[in-house]
Amino acid sequence: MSDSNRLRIAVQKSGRLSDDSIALLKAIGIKLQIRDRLLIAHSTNQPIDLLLVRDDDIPGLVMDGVVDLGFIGENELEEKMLERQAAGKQHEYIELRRLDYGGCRLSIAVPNEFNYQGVQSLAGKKVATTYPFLLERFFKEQNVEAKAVMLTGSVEVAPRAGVADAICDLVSTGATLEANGLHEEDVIFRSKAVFIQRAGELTEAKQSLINKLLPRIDGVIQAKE
Ligand code: PRT
Ligand code: ZN
Repeated sequence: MSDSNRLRIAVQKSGRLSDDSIALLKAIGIKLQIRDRLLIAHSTNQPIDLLLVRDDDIPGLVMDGVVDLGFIGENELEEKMLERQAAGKQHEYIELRRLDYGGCRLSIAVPNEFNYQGVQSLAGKKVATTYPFLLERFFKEQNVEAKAVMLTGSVEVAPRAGVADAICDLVSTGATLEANGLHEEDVIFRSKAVFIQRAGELTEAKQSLINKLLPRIDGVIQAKE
């Protein structure tokens, strides 16, 4: 069993948020020994352990209180929050800081031949996405009767494969859309990485360590501006 006095931080094991999150922790003075393939990494100079997991698991680990802190993209966080809320599960968390990396947007994109005249053009259509809760919330807000089709990967090929009429996916440069004969129409959510804490009280020692780390994070962010 791990030592419950140590602060537990969930970080994406390998992906777009991993390097920046680890670099930030190192920049605020946390020494880490990260060995490949291990789920857990211990700090050698602070009572801190990292849990290295898929980003999809991070919101739930924080909301269930399995870890104290986490680094996660707002898109994933908000989607999981809505999903858990709908399932009647604990879905609370505290956002400590919005960070300066992981920027992207969740957008509706359509095949180039699609005559898109605004979201109403999606009425009666199928839209493939990995973010059905965010997409359905958008449809509801916009009063559009469209169907979100859940795909966990290869969303951008769904229209060509005849699985959907349009997609709702993350975009950063737009190169993936272009390569697949699609173009961006409506941005439904703008995202960055955030640093979050679990809801509920932590021990005084843990909370005072967090309170010590936050100004250092602010310092690192400011130094980059
Ligand atoms: O294995 P694991 O589940 O941990 O990783 P993952 O594959 O689910 O996630 P990963 O590492 O790809 O992304 C993690 C987070 O990075 C996302 O949840 C976002 O918050 C953020 N992020 C920032 C992005 C992008 N930019 C991004 N461009 N996530 C994904 N993309 C993908 C997008 O889905 C599309 O396939 O990149 C492609 C589009 O990029 P452009 O540049 O061609 O527009
Ligand atoms: Zn993921």
